[in-house]
Amino acid sequence: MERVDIAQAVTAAVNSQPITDLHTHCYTPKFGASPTPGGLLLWGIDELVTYHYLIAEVYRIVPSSHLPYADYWKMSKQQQADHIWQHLFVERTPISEACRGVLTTIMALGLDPNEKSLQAYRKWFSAQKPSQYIDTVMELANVDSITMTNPVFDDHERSIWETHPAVGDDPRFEAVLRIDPLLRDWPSAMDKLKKWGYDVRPDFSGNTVDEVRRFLCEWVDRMKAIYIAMSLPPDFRYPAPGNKGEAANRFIRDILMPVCADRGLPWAMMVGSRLQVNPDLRDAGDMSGKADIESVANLCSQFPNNKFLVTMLALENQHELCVTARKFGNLLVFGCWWFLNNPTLVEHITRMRIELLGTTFVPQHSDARILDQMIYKWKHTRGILQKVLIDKYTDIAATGFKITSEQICNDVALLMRDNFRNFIDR
Ligand code: RAT
Ligand code: ZN
Repeated sequence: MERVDIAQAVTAAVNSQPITDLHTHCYTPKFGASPTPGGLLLWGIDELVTYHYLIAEVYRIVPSSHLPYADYWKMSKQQQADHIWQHLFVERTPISEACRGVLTTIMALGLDPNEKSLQAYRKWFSAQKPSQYIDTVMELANVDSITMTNPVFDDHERSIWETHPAVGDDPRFEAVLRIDPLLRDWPSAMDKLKKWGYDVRPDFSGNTVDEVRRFLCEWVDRMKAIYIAMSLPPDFRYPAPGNKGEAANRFIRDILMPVCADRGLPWAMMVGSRLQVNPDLRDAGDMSGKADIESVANLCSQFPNNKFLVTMLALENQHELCVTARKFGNLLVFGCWWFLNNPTLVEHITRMRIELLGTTFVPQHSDARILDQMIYKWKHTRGILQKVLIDKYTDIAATGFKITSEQICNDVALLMRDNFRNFIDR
């Protein structure tokens, strides 16, 4: 049997394995692209530099007493980007993970990350065309499929789907039906459904159950969604207590679970986001909080015919989430979400997941809001995955176990693509 150079085999396997990116906020070009107003596909230097993670960071340096939030939001996109570039990249060292990500992206595109102004980058990006640029990014990131997030309660996006039914059709992209308001704000979700012609009532009377099911099925079909997703607050509970919790319980039990089971679709639960702690920061104003793991266990055991894709935002939840996945085959843990997508935490969480779950999880999703971010998010993730896997294979090789490069390639394929694809039956 060949004697494998573990470091070499892991590095080659991780670099050459195409990734199926299971959660992003990127769109097909048919949704319109920045800088066209209303375009949902965000890309290019001004979008990269004004990523909401960086808006939060620039407000640590130039506080709202110097630049009131309202004044920031009144600036043009280019002025906002200039402000952030000046304060985070020129006057300070761009050492945070979100800053480093911009540098990695610029470097991977063959540009010099030492520019003092954004002009040279703007010139380079203005020569790119969104659709070809998607190919460039996918090639550089070695991503074979981009999963969108498609919030049906967003009026702008919904109207695009309604007026351009083929808007999601692009072999590079898959759609996901995102329905947060159905658990975060049931009464106003019901108001909207009523306006859209569904015979629903907030107290579940009459045809509500059938009609909300019809709404979900119609949108799953329209989008050809590969799963249904929700971001949930830290205080999400199943079952939810008291009379107040009854609507949530009924929605999950009588509507969502049957629809998902019937269609063979997982429910992606992203738990632990506390929204708009500082609303002046808009997308940058959300925070994280500890979630309840028992609720996930309850769902997995009470709905054995359903599949659950789960990520949690709080570091404190990661160990118990792994332990729960050991109990339930219908639970696939994924990603190091949002504030966890930092090298130290990704490394720590990935090591723990391998130790508890072997290769039966999905280490990461990019969560790219701006297309180009896929380049850095995956470059950084690949580096960490290599480090962790080299250690783990070295540990088992120390027992005399003979690992082959074929086994390494298979494991890497499971982690970076096939666990997710198998879970959604694709
Ligand atoms: O990571 C982010 O960009 C967040 O603002 C959210 O979009 C989060 O990932 C979500 O999907 O709710
Ligand atoms: Zn997201």
